[in-house]
Amino acid sequence: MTQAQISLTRFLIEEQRAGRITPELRLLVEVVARACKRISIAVGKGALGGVLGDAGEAGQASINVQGEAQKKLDVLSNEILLEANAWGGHLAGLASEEMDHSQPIPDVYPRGNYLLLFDPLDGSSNIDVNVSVGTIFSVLRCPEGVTTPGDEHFLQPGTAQVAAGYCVYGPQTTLVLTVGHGTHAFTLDREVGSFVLTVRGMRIPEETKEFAVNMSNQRFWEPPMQAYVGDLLRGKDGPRGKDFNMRWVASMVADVHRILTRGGIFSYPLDSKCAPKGGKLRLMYEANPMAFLVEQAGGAASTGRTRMLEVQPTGLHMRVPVFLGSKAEVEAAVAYHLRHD
Ligand code: AHM
Ligand code: MG
Repeated sequence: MTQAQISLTRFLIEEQRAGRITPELRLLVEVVARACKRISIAVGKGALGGVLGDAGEAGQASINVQGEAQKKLDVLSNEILLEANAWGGHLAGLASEEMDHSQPIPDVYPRGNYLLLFDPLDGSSNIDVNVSVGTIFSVLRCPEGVTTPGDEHFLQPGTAQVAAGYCVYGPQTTLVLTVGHGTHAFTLDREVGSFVLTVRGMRIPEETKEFAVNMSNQRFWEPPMQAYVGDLLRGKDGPRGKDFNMRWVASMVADVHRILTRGGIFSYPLDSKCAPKGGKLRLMYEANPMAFLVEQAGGAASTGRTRMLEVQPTGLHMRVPVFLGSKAEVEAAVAYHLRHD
């Protein structure tokens, strides 16, 4: 007899039986996964579904809270996640990279104990060119006694996350999840319509010879980043003693998925363009969930100076510099920063 496949549903029920998640958290993850399936279908239809291009009407771009022009699929993915999560009774509130403020669950539905944050469609610049994009999410507990959460109740450090994950819409649709006991990958069986466990306990190799960064920003970087990448580029004859390869998809989900699979370091450092905002990537929707997943797979995540998960958020849309991936390489990058300060 062939071994039965383990569906996401079965995996979550077993986690619940082992006392690692509550029934509400199980339901929450199931609902997010279902929403991701719908987003995956919309992404897969592309031009046939009329979902490509910019949102907005009559040549007027729709601009989100980040000051960025929204794509139709950004808006659609956000609506799918909001609608799917509103009525289940497991959440007290939601926050999205695409919305100015968090939203408490409407009064007409029961409120639960969790807060959900998401980047509905990460890698927006890749939507129209048929390159992998994804959804990133993070789950926090709603503080005790709070029934109608406001933005301030979401401002918890990454160490407080009870679950995090992403779904990458690429050649395969893969959901990668942690509930604080390892990082696991589930591939969508498109015929059956269910996520199937394909890697239990992902492990990021500790050492790497591959880095991911947008090199076109090099001249804007801080001196420690210049020095770090400068030494990577000197290869075998330089102080790092090995030849490095480079990859940059420009969809964080795809770059992080590669790193979780075969190692590497991902960085979006501080540069003089994004410095006034504190960085390019968002702490609550991008850096923290990815940091949780990466740490649970044996890797490390840092701002270059501080462990990512210990950063105290000061705003829902706070931005940070990001270094994450193979542990020894992240430590090397951090050492350049600390040496310089
Ligand atoms: P988005 O959430 O608006 O898509 O922006 C985040 C993306 C990341 O997925 C990716 O790593 C980065 O922005 C790419 O930035 P750049 O275009 O500067 O290389
Ligand atoms: Mg994003």
